[in-house]
Amino acid sequence: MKNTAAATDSGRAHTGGSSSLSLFDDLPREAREPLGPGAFVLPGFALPFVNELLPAIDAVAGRAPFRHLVTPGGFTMSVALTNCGALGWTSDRRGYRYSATDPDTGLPWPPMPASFARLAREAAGAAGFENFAPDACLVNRYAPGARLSLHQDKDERDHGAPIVSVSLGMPAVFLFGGLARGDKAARVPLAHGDVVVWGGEDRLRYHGVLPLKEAPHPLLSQLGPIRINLTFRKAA
Ligand code: MD3
Ligand code: FE
Repeated sequence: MKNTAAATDSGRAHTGGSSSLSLFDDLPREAREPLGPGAFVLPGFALPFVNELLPAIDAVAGRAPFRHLVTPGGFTMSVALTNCGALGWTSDRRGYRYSATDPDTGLPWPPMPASFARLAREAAGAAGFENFAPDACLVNRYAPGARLSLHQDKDERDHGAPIVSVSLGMPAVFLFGGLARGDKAARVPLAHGDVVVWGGEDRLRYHGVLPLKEAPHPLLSQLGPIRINLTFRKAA
């Protein structure tokens, strides 16, 4: 797999203990990449799901269109997003929150497609988090130049559940920081089809995405020059 060699050579911080590797005895060696004690890259894990995911993303975006939200500080996000599942993450001048309805339409968010739920559960299980049942899926869309500055995901009630992140389309460089904003961040290249599972003591790490550079990817003719990231959470 092309991206496996790139990821291995990237000089990422390997802080994971060897004990976590025993969780992966049934996976091929290249199919797991510990990033921290609770953070695992699963290169290409989503590839067998892609043909189901793309029409499902279109269906979600047809009912809850992508939008650029405003942060409480008054900045418009360069990343466009939408949600599916019982709860959706949203932001405006009053703050960040999870909501059962889409503030743009007043309607419930589209239900979580079955293919999304299956992928999230299987990926979490492959990283040692059994029976992951997310109630929220945030769908981020990046055009060239879009970025996500360093932040923590702490609007979820249960920080014990992992987060599962699925990268589709253009590659990106993910920033994996520490528990304080100023901690040095490792740069992790993420390619089309890669899945990352974050839990345990890595769940509250600062993280972000460097400005997207236009680059070729396997779905260029279908998606165009964009990156889609699905982030599955247990929010309630
Ligand atoms: C690491 N999205 O939507 S998800 C986000 O690629 C977000 O769009 C990124 O960060 C993206 O909030 C990456 C990966 C992620 C999520 C939660 C984490 C990474 C994390 C929590 C702790 C450490
Ligand atoms: Fe995040």
